[in-house]
Amino acid sequence: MNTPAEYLEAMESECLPCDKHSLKRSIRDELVHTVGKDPAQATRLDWLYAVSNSVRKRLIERRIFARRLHTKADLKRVYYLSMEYLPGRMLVNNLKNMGMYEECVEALSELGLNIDEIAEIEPDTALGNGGLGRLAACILDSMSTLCLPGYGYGIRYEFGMFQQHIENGQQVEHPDNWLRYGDPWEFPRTDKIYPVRFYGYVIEHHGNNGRIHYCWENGEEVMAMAYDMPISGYGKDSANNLRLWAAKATRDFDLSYFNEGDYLRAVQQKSESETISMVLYPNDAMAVGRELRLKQEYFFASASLQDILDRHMNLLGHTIAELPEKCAIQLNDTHPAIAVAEMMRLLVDQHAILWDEAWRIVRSVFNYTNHTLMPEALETWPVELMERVLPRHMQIIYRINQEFLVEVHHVWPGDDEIAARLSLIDETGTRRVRMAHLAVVASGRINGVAALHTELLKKTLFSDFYRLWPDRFVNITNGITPRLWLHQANPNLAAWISGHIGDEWVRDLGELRRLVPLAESADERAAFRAIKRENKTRLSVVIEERTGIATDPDAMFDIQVKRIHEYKRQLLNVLHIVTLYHRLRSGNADGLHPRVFVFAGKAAPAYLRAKQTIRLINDIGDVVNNDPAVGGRLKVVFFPNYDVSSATIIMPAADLSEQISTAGTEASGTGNMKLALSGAMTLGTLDGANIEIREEVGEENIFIFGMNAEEVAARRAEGYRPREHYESDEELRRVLDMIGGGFFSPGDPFRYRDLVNSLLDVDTFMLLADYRSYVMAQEAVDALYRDREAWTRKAMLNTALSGRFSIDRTVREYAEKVWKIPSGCAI
Ligand code: 26Q
Repeated sequence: MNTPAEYLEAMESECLPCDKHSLKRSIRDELVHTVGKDPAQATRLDWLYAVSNSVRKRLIERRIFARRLHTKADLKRVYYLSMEYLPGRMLVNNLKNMGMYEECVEALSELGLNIDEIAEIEPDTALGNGGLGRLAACILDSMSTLCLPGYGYGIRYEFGMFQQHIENGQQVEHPDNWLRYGDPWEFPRTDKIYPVRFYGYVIEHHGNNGRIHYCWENGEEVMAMAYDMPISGYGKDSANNLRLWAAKATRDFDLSYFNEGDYLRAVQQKSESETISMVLYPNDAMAVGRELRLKQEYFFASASLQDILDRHMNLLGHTIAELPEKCAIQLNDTHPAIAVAEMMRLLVDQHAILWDEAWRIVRSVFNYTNHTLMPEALETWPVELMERVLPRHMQIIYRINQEFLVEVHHVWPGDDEIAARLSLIDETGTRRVRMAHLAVVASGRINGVAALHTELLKKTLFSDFYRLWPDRFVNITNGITPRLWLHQANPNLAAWISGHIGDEWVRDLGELRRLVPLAESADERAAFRAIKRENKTRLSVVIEERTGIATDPDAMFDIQVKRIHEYKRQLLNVLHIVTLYHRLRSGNADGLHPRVFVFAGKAAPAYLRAKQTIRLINDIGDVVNNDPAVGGRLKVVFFPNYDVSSATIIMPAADLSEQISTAGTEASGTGNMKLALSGAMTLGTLDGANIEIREEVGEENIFIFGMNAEEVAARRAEGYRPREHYESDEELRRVLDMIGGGFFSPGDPFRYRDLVNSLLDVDTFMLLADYRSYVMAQEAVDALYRDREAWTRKAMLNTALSGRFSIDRTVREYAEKVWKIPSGCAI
C-alpha cells in the first residue's frame, strides 16, 4: 500500500460494503448480536444502537486505513489541544460524510423504520460551552475532509454542558447525563493509560556531570485513560481521531489503603480521583481560579503530551530532536497552556534534554489561538495554588520567566514597567501566573480569530509582545463546516444549490459564488423563498412543541442565538422589542411586518445578570404574545436548551441574524457565519467577523449600526454617561421606564429595577449609546422585508457570497501559516 490508488484499492477489498443490502443485514445483525434484542420487540433506542454500531464499524475501518497512510508517508502530525468539543449528534453526520445516508434511509425503511425518528433520540455530544468548542469540532471535520493528519485531544467529561430547562420563565440547570446508555461512537483504549501527578514536592539531585536533576515526588497520582472517537471526513474515505481522557484511580492507591484494611477509604479515594473528568465547567467568571479546573487542565495536558511523545518515539520511531519537524501543537485558548511547562518537564526531567535545547523544541512545536480580549476571561492562577498543585511546573515557569525577562531587559534596558507588564507573573495584588503570557512566550505563532480581533490583540492585550516579536502574530479568521451547517442542516437549500452548480460546494464553498446570477431571476427567488418558508415551518413546529407558542412562518424570523452574556447585548434586542410593542400599543407601527423574535442560549449558572435577561425575555413574551392590541404581530420566543442539534433547526429558518455585540468585544462569532450562509441578512455592529462578512457580501447586503471599536474606545476614554441618552431620547425613556417600572412583571414590580438602574448608571456595554442607531437600522430592516423581492435577492447573495467562511479555508491557513504543512489531500 504505497500510493493513494493502492490505498483506495486495499480499502475497497478489505472493508465492509456500504450498499443498502449489506447495511440492512448489518443493522439486523447488530440488533440481535450486540444489542441483544428481538427485532419484534426492539425500541427506537435499540435500533439507534444497531444502526450506530453498523456505521461505527465502517468508520473505524476508514480510520485504520487513514492512519496507515499517514504513517507510511511519515507526515507531520497536527495536535489540537482543546478543553472543549461540541460535535453534536454523530449518526447523520457520519452517514452523510461517508456517503451512506441514502442507503441507510432505504435499509431502515425496508426494516419498517424512519431514520429521522431514530436519529433524533441520539443525545448531543456537548463537551463544550459555545463558539470555542464548536470551532474545535468544525476544525476536526475539516482536517478529516482535507485528509490532514490531525488529532484532537480533550476530556471525556461524564457530564457535558448542562441542560437548560425553563421553569416560570427562569433557567434551571439539569445535569447532562449523556453517557447514560453508553456512547456507541467511542472506543475505550484500556492500553492507553498514563499516570498524572498532583501535589507533592520537588527534590534536587546533583548529578556527577554537574547537572541538577529534579524529581517530583509523592503527592497523588491519577490515571488518564483514552477513549477514541473516529472523526469522519466528507467523501474522501478519510478519518481522524479525537482522543478524550477519562480519569481513573490508580491501582497503587487502592492497594495502599487496602493494605491498611481501610476498604471504604480506598473506594472513596477512587471516586475522588475520578471527579477530575466528571464535569465541564460552564464559562463563568466564578470558575476562574478553581483548583479542580486547574487539575482538569493539567490532567488533560499531561496525558496528551505523554501520548504525543509515546507515538512520536515508540510508534513512529522518531527522536526528540525531530519533534519540530514531525509535530505541531495548537493550544485552543489558554486552557491547555500548562502543556508548555509540562513539555519542558517531560523533556528535561524525563528525557534528560538540556534546558536550552528543550526550550528551542517547545518554541517550534507550540502555537496559541486567542479567543478573547475580555479581562475577566483571561486565565491567571494564584502562584500559591500552582506551587501546591504543580510544584515542579511552578519552578519551570519561574525559569522560563527569568530567561524571558533577561531578553526583555536586552531590548528595553532599565524599563521596569514594561518588564512588569510582560512578566509571566502578575505581581499586582496576590501573585498570579498569566497563562496567556506563558502561551505567547512559548509559541511560534499566535493568532486571533478575526481581522479586527487580531488587530486589537496587537494594539491592546499583547501590544508589548507584538513590539517584541511582530512576526509571531497572525490572523486566521474562523470558519464553519458547510457539511453540517448547509449540507446536513439545510437539505432543501443544499439540493437547490446542487441542482444549479453540482455538489463540489460541499468541499469547496467558494463555488457558491456561481449562484450570484440566480438572485436576478424571479423564479429562483421564489424557489429560494419557498425553501426558507419550509425551514421556518419546521422551526415553528418545534417552537410550539417546546414552548407552546404559536408562530406564523410568514412573519419575519428575527434570530439571536448564542450564549447569554452582557457583551453580546441580548438586552439591546429586548429594548427594540419593547420599543415596537410600545409603538404598536400607541398605534404608531401600523405598517410593521409581523415578526417572531427568537432567542436561545444558556447563561452560566452563577451569572445572575445573564439569568435575569432570560427571565426578562420570558416575562416580555408572556405580555406581548398575549396582548390583543398586538394581534399576533409580535411574538417573543425563548427557545430552551440551545445546543448544536437545535442550532441545525434554527439557523436555516432565520430571516434576520442579530450580531449586536459592543464593537471590540466579540472575538469573531461563528453563528453570524452560519446564519449568513443560510440566507439570513445580518443586522450587526462592526465587530468580530461581521466586518469580514460585510466585505464579502457587500455593504448594500448587510445592516450595520452603532459605534465602531474606535468610537467605543473614545467614548469610554472621554467618560461615558448613559443617563444622557435616557434624558434626551423620549422613546428610550418610555421603554426603560416600562421595564424598570414593572410593566412586564406586575406581580413583582421591582424585579428589573436594578437592571435598568445599572444601564442608566454604568452600562458597561453601551447599549444606550447604540440604541437609537439600532432602532433606525431595524426600521430599515422592516422596510426592506416588506419588499419581498428585494429582500430575497439580498438574502440569496448572502448565501452565494459566504464561501470565505468555510472552515476549510481556515484550516488551510493554519496549515500554511502556523503548522507549516501542505494542505493538499493525499488520498
Ligand atoms: C475559563 C476558565 C474557567 C472555566 C471556563 C473557562 C472558559 C471556558 C470556555 C472560558 C471561555 C470559554 C469559551 C470561549 C468562547 O467560546 N469564545 C468564543 O470563541 C469563538 C471561536 O473563536 C469566537 O467566535 C467567539 O467570538 C468567542 O467568544
